[in-house]
Amino acid sequence: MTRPLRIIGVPMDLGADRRGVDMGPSAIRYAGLDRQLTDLDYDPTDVGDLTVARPEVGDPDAVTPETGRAKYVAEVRDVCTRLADEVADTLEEGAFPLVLGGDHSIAIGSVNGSARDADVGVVWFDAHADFNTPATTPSGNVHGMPVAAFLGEGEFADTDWAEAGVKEENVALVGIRSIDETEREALRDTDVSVFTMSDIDERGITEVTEDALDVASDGTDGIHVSLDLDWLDPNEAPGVGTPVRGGVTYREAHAALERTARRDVRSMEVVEVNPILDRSNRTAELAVELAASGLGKRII
Ligand code: 4U7
Ligand code: MN
Ligand code: MN
Ligand code: MN
Repeated sequence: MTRPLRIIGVPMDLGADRRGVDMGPSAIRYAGLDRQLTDLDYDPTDVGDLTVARPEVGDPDAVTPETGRAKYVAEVRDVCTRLADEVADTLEEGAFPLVLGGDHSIAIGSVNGSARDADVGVVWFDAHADFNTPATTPSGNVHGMPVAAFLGEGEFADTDWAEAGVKEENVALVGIRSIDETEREALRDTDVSVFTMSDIDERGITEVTEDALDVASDGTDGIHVSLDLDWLDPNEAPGVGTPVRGGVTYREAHAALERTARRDVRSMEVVEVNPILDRSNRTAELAVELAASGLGKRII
């Protein structure tokens, strides 16, 4: 039986400093996404890319009344609003939304869309916690803020950045190894579960992933999976804008996504692939492979 799936590209680079991440959706398609999904008994429809303003016409010093200053915040917000609608419509029509980034700011749209008409938990595979706010960010880049945004932290409180009401206790961050001082303090005051690389070293990827999946499943209708390719070690995934040494291996990444596929996955995104920084499209190919594992690919 084939299940309808919608591929939604978001060529966003306004949330990150490194140009080139806007080419992520093309690189991931080129790496054979469509073919992989068809082999998995999905019936993929590629709806193309959302329109994203070019940095040259956007406002890097933008301020919104509710959130304050962050780079291109108005343009990012506009894209995320449209993406949330697209993801919510996809689910309403019975299809699975697979979102291709683009930088990680787009998760604000995918999470709010996925959680619009349901209680949703989030598993966040990333080197970073992405829990900055306009007040704490050292860079001004929105791709370092999406978790804080959809949870309504700080300036994001009571805004439509957090309209879907995802609960802190249903959010699990996995593989974290780079966190800013202010981000750490804010995160400690929440009920978000943080599984670091040390946890993976000590307990193994399977046990840690199972714990994270439990957190996101507990009392919810399904899980949104957010995969930032910088989660992997840069030796495996060189094509990312903010690499951090000491990430998960190729096999650990597959093992985690294979475990994920056994759960009630409702929506997924793969983000931060930057083909300009990549070697022979290696990171995009990895994104395709891991998406396939997360959607239930088996060896036999
Ligand atoms: B990504 C950073 F300061 N924390 O906020 C920031 F270190 O989506 C990095 O995980 C954010 O790739 C990385 O700019 C965002 C920085
Ligand atoms: Mn990220
Ligand atoms: Mn909801
Ligand atoms: Mn990251």
